[in-house]
Amino acid sequence: MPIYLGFDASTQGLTVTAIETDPQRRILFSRTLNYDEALPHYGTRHGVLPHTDPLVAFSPPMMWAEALDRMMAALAADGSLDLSRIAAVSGSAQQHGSVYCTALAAERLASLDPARALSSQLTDVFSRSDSPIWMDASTSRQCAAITALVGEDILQRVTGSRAFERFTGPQIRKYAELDPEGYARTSRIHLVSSFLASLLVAGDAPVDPGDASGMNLMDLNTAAWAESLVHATAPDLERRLPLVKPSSSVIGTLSAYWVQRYGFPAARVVAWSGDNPCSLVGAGLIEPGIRGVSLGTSDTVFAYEQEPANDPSGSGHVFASPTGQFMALTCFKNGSLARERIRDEYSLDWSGFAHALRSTPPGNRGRVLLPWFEPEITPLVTNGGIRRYGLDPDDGPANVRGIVEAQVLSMARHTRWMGDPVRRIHATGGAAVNEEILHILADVFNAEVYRFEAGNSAALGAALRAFHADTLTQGRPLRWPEVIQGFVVPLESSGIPPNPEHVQTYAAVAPIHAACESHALYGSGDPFPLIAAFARSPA
Ligand code: ADP
Ligand code: XUL
Repeated sequence: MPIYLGFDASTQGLTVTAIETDPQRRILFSRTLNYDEALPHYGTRHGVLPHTDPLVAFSPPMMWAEALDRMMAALAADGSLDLSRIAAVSGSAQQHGSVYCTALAAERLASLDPARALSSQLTDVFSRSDSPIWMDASTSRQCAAITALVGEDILQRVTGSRAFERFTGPQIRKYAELDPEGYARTSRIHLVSSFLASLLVAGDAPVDPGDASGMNLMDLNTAAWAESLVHATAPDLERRLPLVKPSSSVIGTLSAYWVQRYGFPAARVVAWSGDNPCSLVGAGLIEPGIRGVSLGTSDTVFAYEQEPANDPSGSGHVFASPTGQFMALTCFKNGSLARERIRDEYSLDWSGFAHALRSTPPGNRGRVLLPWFEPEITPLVTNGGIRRYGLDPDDGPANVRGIVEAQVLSMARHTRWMGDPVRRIHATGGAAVNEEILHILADVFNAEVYRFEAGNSAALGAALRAFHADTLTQGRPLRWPEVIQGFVVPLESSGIPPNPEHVQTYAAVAPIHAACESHALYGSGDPFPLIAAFARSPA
């Protein structure tokens, strides 16, 4: 009766989900540690270090290590889990973020003392004490330089993405340029996923192709480092990069530190991956026709792809999928935190926010609120700041509707490249508990929306990946539909069908939203006549 653990190291916290597969398939345990609350001594806000430059977003890697240690302690202390049954462990982490380690890291990890806290033993393993994360947008210059050397088409064709500010390659280039000494002292550059996996095995973990696709460094077709990209990024980089190994690789076992300090068994550790590739599995996207929408710190829209098909606009990505195929993904930075900003601006709680959505008409009388509190990834917005079109700033409910509608209309428009008519949406992430938001998703996408018991699809996906790899190692591999069966089951009550009347309303509002976006970004035609015409049209 094995137990599988899946971690998710997200922007704001660390979650662990434990599942059992026999005699019954069920989630046994799930717990989240919020970085700001549980580890206030790092001084983060929403998991990120405050910085005067709005384009910069760093987090302390030591905080992630301490969170992992605390979570393992909590699992051991809880008493409801029989630790001896844990057969395999895997994990998911926010993508793109990088951790810079000195040559001492290997030595320190190999000799961890189970009598002392992990963080106290890692003080000299980082060549830089902060990690740039996915919210960082400060590398436009480096993106341009890499693109000039390699060519935009080749970059997109080879790596699945053109150069993006938050991607690891441009971040590494910036570090090598600004702190050549620190770069010289760096012997390994990990992703957040491979860093945490390294702590579990007390060694040097590989990255998997799913997370490595978020670096602008890996050839998507061979799942190996692309030489031309590695050379274009930073000097002598290849030896600093981890190995790329298949997502289902067993990369070691829980090290003596975890065994002796907390009583864990020497369970198999399976390669960690990025949160989006893990969510693909945890949200059941192992076939075409379904869209995953993750309403977390970032909002992401993703889909399973048999073959890689690039976004002609250049704003989306193709990543490797842990199931061996591909995933299409578009990321929107102003997700939950932007909704929170509006919620707080009008002194609401989430139930007041939902009430505001219920009490306002779909389409919002054509009024639009572009949600770019922070510089945005999709569409590319370098100077943050929200834009209101036709909205009175004092009208709280209309502003609440304005932001959610603009976010969802943007998701729909910027992900049309993913192809296939959308039959259904699998919604995950913290904001998926908000049914009013899901209604807007259903109506804008004209698709049925489902939710799942496990709120955190990334942690569940990681646990399922551990299960899959474990059966593979034992020579009785399961197919993916068999792996997810019984775990990825939509909540009976959660099917939200689109309302045909509202679908029509949003079809009429979509061009207004597009016109506002073009006006805000490129100064194109004034959208007010469109808003006025919509407001005059019969309801
Ligand atoms: P992460 O991407 O960091 O894993 P989560 O998926 O856990 O984040 O989502 C966290 C976010 O969920 C919070 O920032 C919060 O804004 C949002 N959230 C929580 N409850 C609600 C709710 N009832 N309505 C809308 N958003 C919510
Ligand atoms: C995806 C992206 C985010 C992070 C954080 O490209 O940047 O979704 O993975 O969750």
